[in-house]
Amino acid sequence: MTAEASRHARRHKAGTRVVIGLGSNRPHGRHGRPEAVLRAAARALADAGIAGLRLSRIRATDPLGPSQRRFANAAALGLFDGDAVALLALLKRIERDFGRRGGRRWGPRVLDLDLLAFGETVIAAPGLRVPHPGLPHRAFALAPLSELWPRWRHPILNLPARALAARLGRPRPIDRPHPAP
Ligand code: A4P
Ligand code: MG
Repeated sequence: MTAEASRHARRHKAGTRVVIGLGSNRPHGRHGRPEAVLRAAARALADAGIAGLRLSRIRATDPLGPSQRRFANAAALGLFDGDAVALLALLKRIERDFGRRGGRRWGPRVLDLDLLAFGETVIAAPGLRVPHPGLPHRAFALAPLSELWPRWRHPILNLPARALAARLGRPRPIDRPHPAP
């Protein structure tokens, strides 16, 4: 490769824009509090080859489901050079490195990494659904995604992240309007 071509390759790294949701509601022996776990996990994602990684703000959120402890949640945006199945395997490896055990579904966890978006594609494979099925209903995932990539368009609902996030903030009625008394 000429010097010019290799400069070009460095500037225009190959890969798909991906968004990963990060959650933690248990401290880690070495990294400490959940927000420090998320920062360390972001470094691990960058070290594993996700290029140009950006971490959103970290938010403290009320637990959805049976867990008692509050979560720290964030999202990370970057470029991944590979397919979604390979990315999921990498996320599972990093969760294991942070000491996550198989354990109870929705139990307290040191680190949960969910693949929220793989570009704007739909993936339905055994053990992998993208966009993450919980995304449209979960402010703790949508808010950081929308902060990093507001124009990302949900490929099934055909709405941008910003609109999905705004929709969540406004509870919609589930009954018909009541007639005037
Ligand atoms: N899987 C399929 N699609 C995906 C995807 N797009 N990303 C499969 C990641 N995994 C995906 O996930 C179970 C299996 O889902 C995986 O083996 C993978 O093949 P898991 O992470 O091992 O188990 P889990 O996290 O206990 O279950 P699940 O259904 O992923 O739960 P969620 O959706 O991760 O929710 N409340 C707050 N405030 N903040 C949170 O972060 N998280 C949860 C867990 C509950 N309540 C929360 C939070
Ligand atoms: Mg999960």
